[in-house]
Amino acid sequence: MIDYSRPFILEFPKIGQTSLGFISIAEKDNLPFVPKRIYWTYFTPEDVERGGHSHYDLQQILVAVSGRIEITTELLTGEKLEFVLEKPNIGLYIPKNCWRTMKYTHNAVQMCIASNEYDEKDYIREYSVFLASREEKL
Ligand code: T46
Repeated sequence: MIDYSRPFILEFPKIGQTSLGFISIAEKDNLPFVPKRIYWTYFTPEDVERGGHSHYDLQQILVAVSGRIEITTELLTGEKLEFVLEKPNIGLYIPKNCWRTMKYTHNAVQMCIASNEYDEKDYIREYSVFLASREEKL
């Protein structure tokens, strides 16, 4: 049984062969949520760290469709994990209430499959506020 309160790696089907190329597919029946939004970030300078926030409700799946992404996650339990995404058929599920930071190679394109529409009020952008939300959530 999958624990949707923790980040985990997902493997998407990889169809094809080296001589022709590949296709990977995210089907709603194989996803932890029905996607409401897909967006992508790219050309992030290598010395920039993105993220530095958590979400009250949003769940996400990140995929490095090209390049390499280093991701750190921290749960309200204090558990910290590190992940590297560098294969286009591999994704990282990020649950709600999870602080994250991301670093990118310059050629990295991060696709994000999101469970909800954009809502700035869903963000916690202050680490101290994230830590303080432990009291009410745990
Ligand atoms: C996340 C990580 C993994 C919009 O106006 N609409 C949107 O749908 C999004 C996603 C962002 N924005 C604006 C809000 C900010 O002014 O674009 C700016 C950058 O967004 P954010 O701070 O979310 O960027 P990242 O790269 O730190 O985070 C992104 C996701 O947005 C975020 O949800 O968890 O990737």
